Amino acid sequence: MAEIERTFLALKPGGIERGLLGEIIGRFERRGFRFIALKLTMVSRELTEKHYAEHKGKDFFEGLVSYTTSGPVVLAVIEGGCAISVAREMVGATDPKLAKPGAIRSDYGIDVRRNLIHASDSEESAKREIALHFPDLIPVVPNRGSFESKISTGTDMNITISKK
Ligand code: RTP
Ligand code: MG
Repeated sequence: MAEIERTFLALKPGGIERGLLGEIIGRFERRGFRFIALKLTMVSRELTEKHYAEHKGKDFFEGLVSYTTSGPVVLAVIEGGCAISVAREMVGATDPKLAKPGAIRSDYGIDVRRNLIHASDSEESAKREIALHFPDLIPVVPNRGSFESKISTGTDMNITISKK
């Protein structure tokens, strides 16, 4: 069975502005990932510079920070089998012109500076980015089991049925 991982996603301002939020989030749900955390927010310049620290000094850095802080973004943590590599594959190549058809960046865009969505590129990045944007998130509980196993056993589901 694939190793259960968590990864961090950010829908960039262009995707929200174009009304692609449900469309893009739905792809991850339909693929079988579970949303562990989700928020619509504006990110500060300071937080964005921390998030993209590896690119500080590059010629596109200033534009990247301005764009990311130009409007609301949706930040999320998803969980599921091989989440980190599978999410990167679903997102596609950095430049939408080079992304394969079927990848999110290919299907909805053409501009490298407006490539719709971010996904963590490694286990280390996922840990760092989740902690940066969702510092209160409870860490993974070892041997808790996957969402699928909860469905099949019917145990531990967080469903409340209220009586009138
Ligand atoms: P991201 O971090 O946003 O998920 O993108 P990525 O890993 O695929 O690519 P990365 O190298 O980390 O670049 C971060 C973002 O910077 C913008 N970029 N512009 N040549 C350019 O103008 C250029 N190169 C990169 C992209 O928007 C990219 O998502
Ligand atoms: Mg990156």
